[in-house]
Amino acid sequence: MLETTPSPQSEASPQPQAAEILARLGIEPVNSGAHGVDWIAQPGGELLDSINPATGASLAAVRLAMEEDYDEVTYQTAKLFEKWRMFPAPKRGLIVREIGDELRKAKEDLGALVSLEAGKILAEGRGEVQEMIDIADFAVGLSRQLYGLTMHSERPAHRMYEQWHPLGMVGVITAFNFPVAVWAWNAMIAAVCGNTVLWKPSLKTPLTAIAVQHLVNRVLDRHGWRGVFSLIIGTDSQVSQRLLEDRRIPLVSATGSCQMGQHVAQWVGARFGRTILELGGNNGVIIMPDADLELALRAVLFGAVGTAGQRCTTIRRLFLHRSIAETFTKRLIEAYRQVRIGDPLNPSTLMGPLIDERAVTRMMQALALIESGGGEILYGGKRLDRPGYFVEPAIVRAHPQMKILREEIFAPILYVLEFDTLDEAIEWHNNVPQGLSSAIFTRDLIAAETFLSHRGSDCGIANVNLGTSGAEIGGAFGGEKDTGGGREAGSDSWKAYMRRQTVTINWSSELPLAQGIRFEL
Ligand code: UN1
Repeated sequence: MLETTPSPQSEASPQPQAAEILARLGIEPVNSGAHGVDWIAQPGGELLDSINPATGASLAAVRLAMEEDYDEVTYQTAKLFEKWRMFPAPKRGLIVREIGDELRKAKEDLGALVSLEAGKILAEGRGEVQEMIDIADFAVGLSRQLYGLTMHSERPAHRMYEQWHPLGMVGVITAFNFPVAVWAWNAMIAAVCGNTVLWKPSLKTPLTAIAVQHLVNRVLDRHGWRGVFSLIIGTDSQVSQRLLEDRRIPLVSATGSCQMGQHVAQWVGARFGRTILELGGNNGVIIMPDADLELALRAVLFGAVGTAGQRCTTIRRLFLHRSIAETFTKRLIEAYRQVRIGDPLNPSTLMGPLIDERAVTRMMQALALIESGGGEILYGGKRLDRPGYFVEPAIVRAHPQMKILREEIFAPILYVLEFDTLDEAIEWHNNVPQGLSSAIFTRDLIAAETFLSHRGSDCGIANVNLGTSGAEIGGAFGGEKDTGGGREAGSDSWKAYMRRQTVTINWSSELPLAQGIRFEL
């Protein structure tokens, strides 16, 4: 049961409420948090409030799924795999194409729902839906390109090749900050590869997940494929842990903190399941003395303040060459002063709230630790005196020995450090446990290539003259070290959703053995 309740803030703020948006999307606001072939009529769990982070008020209550509901949903989704894998990949692609079309139609409203529930600004909410559309388009093309290699055999009249088979039911665990796009990265690719998909969204963003499931169902219903994508909203103990231990789920793709990823890796690894982990980032940007500082300024502003510092790709550490450090920091502070913080649904807002009270507390605790550890807050860092979870973004002067630099604080805190040589900057840059995204600003070819070389950035993503966030779906997305090593979205990431089979066919009447071995009576 999904009960939408009007927010107490509704009179004071003109925000469209969740019910209105759901109505515009053609979604009946009565439902549960579990969907397999059908919505579970009476899930056994408690009611969960979806909170609007801009007001702290409830947008709706969602009935959580329990163990029995998990069993029902997964039974159907696991079973449907047997049929779905037999449906030719290009035809699976056509279903995904229609999902992309539904998302195109829903972009404005679904984007607004993302803003309302996750607190990111409207432009980013819509951008997130665009990211879903983009990956759907990519997956449609991919559905005709699931290529394997052929090899020349060392044995006469033998043919060798490899082919790719689907895995089964794939589990996708997503985080609040990209409540729908990261599901799409995984789900669209997994589906064209022939897998069915079980989605466990963040408990902070259940409404957007329910809305997406409804849109997807429209397409599945037209073609008799209900249940290929299913949804389960429940607690860690009732749902997530079961998913991790479920041997019918050969692959779990999870986005979240490093700590969460460690838990996922251990449980799924213990049963020899596979994981795709997209965990914490601690992304750094190096600004060289010859850089286009205007460009760098705009990029740093978006990268550090965008999504209120709650992207895994957010810029957290800024390494400034000593010769430009003072000017750049001053300019940055001026730019920070002009950031309009407020209602994420107001098109002129640049920064919305943090996700919840806990996030605000953590930011404040981190800032206290920074100050006691010798860091200097140059700008911001205060909580705003208004309902919801609003803070000012902070700029901190840091020194490379500060321990907290090694942690990902999921809030808009930007550390500024001064360096003298590129080698020094790269060393500091790499001296953190995480390895997601990185960037350098320079017009010097040697500096750029050094940063991109094997002795440069140790991250999964390395950019020149653009920020660390806002990656396109066409590349493989993910990071090294404690970021978990997974790759999602474009390039050949699809291979992680399939199993490779090496095939050798002997079309002769001889039986030559490889490596020249003779084994005869
Ligand atoms: C995330 O924060 O988990 O590159 C994903 C970006 C987005 C995806 C971020 N395309 O910032």
